[in-house]
Amino acid sequence: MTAISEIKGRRVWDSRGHPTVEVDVRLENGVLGRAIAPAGASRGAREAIDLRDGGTALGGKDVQSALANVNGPIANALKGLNSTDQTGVDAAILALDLSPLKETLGGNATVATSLAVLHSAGADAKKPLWRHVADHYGTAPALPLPEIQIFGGGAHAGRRVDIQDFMIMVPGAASFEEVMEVTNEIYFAAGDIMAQKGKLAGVADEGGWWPVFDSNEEALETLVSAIEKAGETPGERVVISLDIAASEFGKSGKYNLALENRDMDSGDLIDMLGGWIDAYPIASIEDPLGEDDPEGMIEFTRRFGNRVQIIGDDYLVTNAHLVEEAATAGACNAVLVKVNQAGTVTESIDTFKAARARNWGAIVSARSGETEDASISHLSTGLGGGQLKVGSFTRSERMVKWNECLRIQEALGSDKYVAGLPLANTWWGAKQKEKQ
Ligand code: 2PG
Ligand code: MG
Repeated sequence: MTAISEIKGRRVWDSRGHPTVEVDVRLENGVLGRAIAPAGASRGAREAIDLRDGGTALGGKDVQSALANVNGPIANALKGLNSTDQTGVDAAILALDLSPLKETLGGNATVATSLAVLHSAGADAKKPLWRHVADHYGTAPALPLPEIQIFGGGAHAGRRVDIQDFMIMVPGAASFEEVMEVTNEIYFAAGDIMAQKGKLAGVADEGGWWPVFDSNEEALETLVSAIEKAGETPGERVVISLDIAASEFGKSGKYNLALENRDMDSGDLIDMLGGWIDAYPIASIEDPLGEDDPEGMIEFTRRFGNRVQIIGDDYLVTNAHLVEEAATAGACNAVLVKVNQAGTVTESIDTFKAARARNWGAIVSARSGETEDASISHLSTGLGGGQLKVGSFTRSERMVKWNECLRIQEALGSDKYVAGLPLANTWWGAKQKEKQ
């Protein structure tokens, strides 16, 4: 119950070398909380605005105005508030910015501040952040099931393939550590196969391989080969997860796959993805249709919602009302939770809770532009029952999140791991039930 005495924003740099906002929250007793704002590349139209200065310096991406908002109005409004009252703190931030997308203060200013306050309250209670989150929100902590990128695409790899994230999940692993081991084997098997075939161009934005494929399906075939080369049977311990990020190549129900020079409408895209679900061990699909294509999303969910997890990212932008609306309409059955899409911790937790109340999956997620901040490992574990997406299995801004989970596991006990539970309502879950 200690009051906030000082808030200081500073400019630091993210994994793409762009400026971003770091915030220190100091309490009256000297305790410190610190957090850094991440940044997306494939952004939803309805997510909180990342306030950038524009102009020519630093590619127009400087954050001096966001920092001025932290050090001015936000600091003034939060000084003296109780650091454990996250809801009150976030309400005070929101009261300063009545614009729908936080364009006045900047989502980068608000998210770093809100998360830093959460850190300060955890530190003040002398608890690791995951424990503070669980105690504060009344949740049962458990290590999340990871979603890990093997190839990048879309906005993260110069649009070399249209689909954005080709990922694996290891729901059949008995522990978080086993997931890390299996992922290592598959990641390097994929790299070897691509190098041999002359299909490897380097590493994409989130550390996954940058592919030179001739079709989107070639990526799926290569992923299956990599899983096999690693000694796994696809669909047993390991499944495939895709982030289609369809808003990046479609508008108003019309889509264009540039790699294959193919124009499609919603129905064609749904049929194509359905064909992939039939042919490959895909258990999870994110943003299969565009954010402005609710009819397509509802139809996709009607056809495949009882076979695969269908995640709304750009489609739901970590917004509890949009989750409610989508659930009522029958679109999606899971939500991606990105704290900077909402702009505050409270709004993100509200979204998480709205999803769980509908028995939806909830995947806490990093952005393509990341830093050494590992808050999301704690959030996802503290909230329990969830999944975690942080990009690939290389580069420190990604590994810091997986490694933090391993440290948390020591305190939590390895039995507190959700394993395949989040995929219980997919074909993979049904297969496990049959085996029993
Ligand atoms: C996504 C994220 C992470 P970005 O679309 O899910 O892969 O990308 O941060 O660029 O929005
Ligand atoms: Mg996405």
